[in-house]
Amino acid sequence: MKPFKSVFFITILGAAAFMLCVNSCSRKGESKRVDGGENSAVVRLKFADLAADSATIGGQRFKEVAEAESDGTLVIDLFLNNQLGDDRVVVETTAFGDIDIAASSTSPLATLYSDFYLFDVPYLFLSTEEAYADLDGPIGQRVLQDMESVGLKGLCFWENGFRNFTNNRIPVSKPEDMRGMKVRTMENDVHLAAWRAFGANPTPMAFAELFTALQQGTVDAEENSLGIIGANKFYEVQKYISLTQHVYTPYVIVMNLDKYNSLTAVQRAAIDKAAVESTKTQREASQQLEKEILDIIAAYGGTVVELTGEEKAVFQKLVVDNKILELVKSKMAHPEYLDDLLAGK
Ligand code: TK8
Repeated sequence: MKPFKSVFFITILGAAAFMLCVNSCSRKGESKRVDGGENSAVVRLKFADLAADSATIGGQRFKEVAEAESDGTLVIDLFLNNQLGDDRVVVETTAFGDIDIAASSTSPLATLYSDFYLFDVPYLFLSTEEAYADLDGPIGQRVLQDMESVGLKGLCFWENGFRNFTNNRIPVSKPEDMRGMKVRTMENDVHLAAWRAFGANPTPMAFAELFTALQQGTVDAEENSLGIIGANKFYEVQKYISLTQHVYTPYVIVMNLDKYNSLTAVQRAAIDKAAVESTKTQREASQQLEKEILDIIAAYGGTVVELTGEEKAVFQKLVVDNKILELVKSKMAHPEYLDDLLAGK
């Protein structure tokens, strides 16, 4: 159910979408084949994973399945907890070919691949079931496939989750409460526009800088999934967590396209299977961890503010009134994906 879905159709702004192509710098990675025994060539793949416990679990499952299904001809070297850099850094490095596989939130990638703006529409998905159905359905899959245009093989969508507003000043349940608060957002124009529409003072910042910025008070607030708030202990430096659930952001797992194409059919099938299996495991882990984190926050002495449907509707209305949907469409290469998704195709 998308209660204010119809409102989204009011205006269609036809605007030229632009896409910055990182393909030009994608190059054929030298195959790092080493002898793996009798006639078999082992390919080692570097997988840059994120700083979320569910992502660690998903990465481990990916490794297990890819290695088993390729009869050991693939070896996945997992780099956990943003060890090789945070979201955009590792994806750019993957397009370039120095990392083979990377995980990232979609939002910081929208300047590289504009159709990801689709997932930045606040309140686009109202339940995880709805998000899974659309991400795994025709439009989500088309968005993944089209990543070949930027030199990446889009493998699958994992879950970061619904994002919530955290701050260190007061319990927040309505836009007035956050007026003037300096809130860190991901580096994404749609998020900036949405937070301005809510009346806050948004500041884009890479994830790697966030904890220190919160700790030092450079920003008052941020917004994130419970999984990220938990794994990165943001609740230790943010007293109030408001369950605004204003946007559901997926993680996308990408592979260097040339590297993927250089694999044998069996190895590619192993990667594809690892994508499917790790998605199931990671999403389950994410759901489980989301439940646990609320208790951890409460035990630490944090305040969790729940929002009623009516309170969330106030934020939704600001999204519509401030033409955030039109902004999203003006930025997408395929704005029709948003229409199709809202029409339930
Ligand atoms: C983790 C990010 C994070 C994202 C953000 O590296 O930047 O706030 O939510 O999950 O992907």
